[in-house]
Amino acid sequence: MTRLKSDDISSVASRITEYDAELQRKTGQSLSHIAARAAGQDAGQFDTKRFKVAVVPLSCGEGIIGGFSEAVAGIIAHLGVEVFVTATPDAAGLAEAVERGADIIFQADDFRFVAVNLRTGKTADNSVATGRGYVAALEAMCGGLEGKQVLLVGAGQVGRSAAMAMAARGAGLSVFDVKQNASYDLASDVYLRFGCRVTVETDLDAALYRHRIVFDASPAEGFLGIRHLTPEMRIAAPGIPLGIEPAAWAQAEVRTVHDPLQLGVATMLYEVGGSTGQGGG
Ligand code: 2YC
Repeated sequence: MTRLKSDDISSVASRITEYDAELQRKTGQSLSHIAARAAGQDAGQFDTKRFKVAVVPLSCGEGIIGGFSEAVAGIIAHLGVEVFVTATPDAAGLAEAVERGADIIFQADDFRFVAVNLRTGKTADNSVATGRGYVAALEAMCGGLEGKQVLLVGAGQVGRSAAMAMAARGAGLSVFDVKQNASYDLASDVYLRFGCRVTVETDLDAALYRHRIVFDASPAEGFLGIRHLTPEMRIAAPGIPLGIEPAAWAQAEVRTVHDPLQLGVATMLYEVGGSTGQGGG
């Protein structure tokens, strides 16, 4: 799991309205609609006034990332939900959150970024939610994924969550991972759960020439170049750093959904806040 740096998220809160407008231009849908669908919720049924969210910084491991909690809070506030970042971190922050009446708590250590609903016991995991959120965005961008072939790059936690969500939508999957057995493990899990065969790719460059829809769930940098781009290409890229090489970004941006936190956090909120639907993890 790639650890975010302050620079990756410094403008998330201040640019969230522009980000949402860009997302609507690319996908035709708003962040709240995409996240609600990813979480199996109906955006219209979700009563944002019902919740108070606390984001609790955690100082363990490599410590607090400057601006991380504020970025998470900015996304949640944009979705119309009351939210605060606790003044204290760790155990004191948890107590503060509860004392100030939080219903839902968001917190991340170096291994997991989770949301928990103190009232219902529902939990959400950022990797699982990010995979689902990006699949919902890709589906909106492509006008549906049923019967379409998608190249998944990266069979880690996010890629695995995305693979299940895409298979559930009837997409045809190809998967590439630098660890080939990770690709085969994912292929067999998808087959066991959905009965559909996943093509394991062993040559990423060749696979990129043969696919119009790419889901980049890898920490690999700059493997997708101008030589691979075609006008009808659509890319979902939760991976940090970006898999698209800088020279290709100007051309790729209009058909790529990529953000460091927004879709994953929004999906987590709908997963733990929702009445039905599956939680993360
Ligand atoms: O500021 C804090 O509270 C830190 N403990 C946060 C550490 C987050 C570490 N995880 C990441 O940087 C990202 C997450 C967005 C999910 C996966 N990697």
